[in-house]
Amino acid sequence: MRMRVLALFVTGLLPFAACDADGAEEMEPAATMEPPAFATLDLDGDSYLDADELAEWVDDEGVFTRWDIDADSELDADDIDESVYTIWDADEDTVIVESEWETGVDYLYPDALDPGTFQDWDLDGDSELDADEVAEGLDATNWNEYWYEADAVIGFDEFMDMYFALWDRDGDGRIDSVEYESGAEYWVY
Ligand SMILES: [Ca+2]
Ligand SMILES: [Ca+2]
Ligand SMILES: [Ca+2]
Ligand SMILES: [Ca+2]
Repeated sequence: MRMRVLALFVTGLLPFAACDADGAEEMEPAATMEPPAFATLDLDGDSYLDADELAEWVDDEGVFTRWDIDADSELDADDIDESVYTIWDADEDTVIVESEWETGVDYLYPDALDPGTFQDWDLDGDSELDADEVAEGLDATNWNEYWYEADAVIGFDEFMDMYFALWDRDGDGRIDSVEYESGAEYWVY
């Protein structure tokens, strides 16, 4: 992906990606993000990220905006399903195969939720998941209901509740450096 973006960039087809973050309103978010060093985000230097420290980065770097695909400043189930799908499709070939599904389940599903099996999700049995199958699977396993009220749109604070919890793998209310490295590898795209 990075090479492709670079190629587009060089040929001038992706002019907005080069703009400063404070640039024009119609600016697209950068095509890929680089996760910052843990120490950069750990503002109080206690070797953990709390919710405020993660939220500051999410706000500064436009993470919420990236998830808000229709750009109405709120996330609805479609925005979240599509963002999750993009992240889940690790090799960006627009389908999710079983190995990608298994890795994603590990990040996405808390112990309290049963993701079922890949075969449950693969409704047409072609051994790949498309966006519709993922949306159906998230719904059928109550993933959306677990993280937010799926009928409603959610704002920044509610998004942060979900996003922080997804990084805080052991649920102790803080992100240690191991959780951060793991989350940065998975969630920053
Ligand atoms: Ca801290
Ligand atoms: Ca894939
Ligand atoms: Ca399928
Ligand atoms: Ca933790």
